[in-house]
Amino acid sequence: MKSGKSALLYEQAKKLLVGGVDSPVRAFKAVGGTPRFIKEAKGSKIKDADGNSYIDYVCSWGALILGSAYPKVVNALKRQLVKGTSYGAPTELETRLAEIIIDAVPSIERIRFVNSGTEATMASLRLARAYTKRSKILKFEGCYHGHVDPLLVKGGSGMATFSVPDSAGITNATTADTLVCPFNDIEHVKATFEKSGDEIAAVIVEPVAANMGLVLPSPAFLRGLREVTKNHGALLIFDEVVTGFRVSYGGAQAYHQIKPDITCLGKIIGGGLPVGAYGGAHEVMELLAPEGPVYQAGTLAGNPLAMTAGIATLTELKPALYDRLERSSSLLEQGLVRVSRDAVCPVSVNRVGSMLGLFFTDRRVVDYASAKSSNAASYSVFFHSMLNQGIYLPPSQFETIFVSAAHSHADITKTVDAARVALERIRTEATGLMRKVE
Ligand code: KE4
Repeated sequence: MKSGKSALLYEQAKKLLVGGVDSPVRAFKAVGGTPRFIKEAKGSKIKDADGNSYIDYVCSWGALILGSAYPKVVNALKRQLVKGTSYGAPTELETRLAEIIIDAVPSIERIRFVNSGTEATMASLRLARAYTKRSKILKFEGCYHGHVDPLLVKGGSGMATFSVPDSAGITNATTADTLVCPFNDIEHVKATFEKSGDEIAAVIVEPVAANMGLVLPSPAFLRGLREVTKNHGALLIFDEVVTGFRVSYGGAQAYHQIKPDITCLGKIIGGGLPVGAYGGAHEVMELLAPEGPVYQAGTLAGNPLAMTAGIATLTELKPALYDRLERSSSLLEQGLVRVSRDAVCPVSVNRVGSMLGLFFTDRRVVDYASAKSSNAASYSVFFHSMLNQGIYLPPSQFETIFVSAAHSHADITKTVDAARVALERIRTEATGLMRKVE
């Protein structure tokens, strides 16, 4: 596939935008090559500046559960646009979207809209600290909650619970109150609470981890988090920015029947427009300004366009849509497993609903350590072979593949056929490499 126009646009962009992008993962650094500059999208397809069309499995990082340019969302936005794009004042639209979300997510009694998932998780930490009057936050290795200073940390050496900054510009003071445990390791969490339990304000977790590739919680893990936080008077924050309305209409908390104290949302609830939200029980949320002492604000928070797109999107999410997503995603999973076996190229596939993780390893991937042990170089070869066959996967091993309601049976079949070619190529290359070594 030609990429000359994207290459030219990339060179131009790099002169003005740092790295040529507005979010690092888009620069293809993890897989190499030229990022494709997208010109338009419709349904399950995106089209780049060179006119190439791709089946899209990024779906704006999970936001587009209905696919791109969904007619009902577009028409609702067209109607709203002519009434103005932002008022900086309350609107009925925010109340209507709040009603839909609160009805779908029982743990949320009241909610606050913001403009991104990062804002939602950042504010939820502040709220949890104010509510518990404690300072420490416990997070999990491999989980990503947006670019929030205290959460941009990695586990200390030997996974001792203390953390160290994982980005330049973050002080040790900022991360001194952040504790890190391995995902799915409930015994490590319990031991940490035994040691520091009365200082821990909250545990924040992606209930289904989507930022180390896709890693599913063990049944005991989420239940254990609920129990240990309750026993020690800490809050449990579910970061459902990705999983909210994705894993099920009530999110991962409904799917796993666990009730967190604060839920962070984003992506799908804005139908592809900038949005975030956090919510919980009255007694927690009432601490927020203007009712309480916890300050948080935002010029475009609850803006009428994102609210309109969110309402139009969520009202489409009926049980039949999730059934369809389950069928097409299961077809994709089975197809990938089949062609990986036929190509004798070990691939481990994780899936929940319309979220899939694909790892080049013969091991089960259950945490960050096992995710990191997969062969990222093979993923890069796979990514580019699929891209050249018209399949747009996430440009990083540590992201999640999303299926939308717009993905057809033909899309899935084409994807599996392309994967067969890509895996054959990896095996051939690996065989060639081994011959060279022999
Ligand atoms: P935003 O600030 O990017 O809207 O949301 C941050 C965030 C919070 N919580 C979870 C679980 C998330 O996955 C994210 C952001 N997701 C990434 C993709 N894994 C967004 C893509 C990007 O950073 O460009």
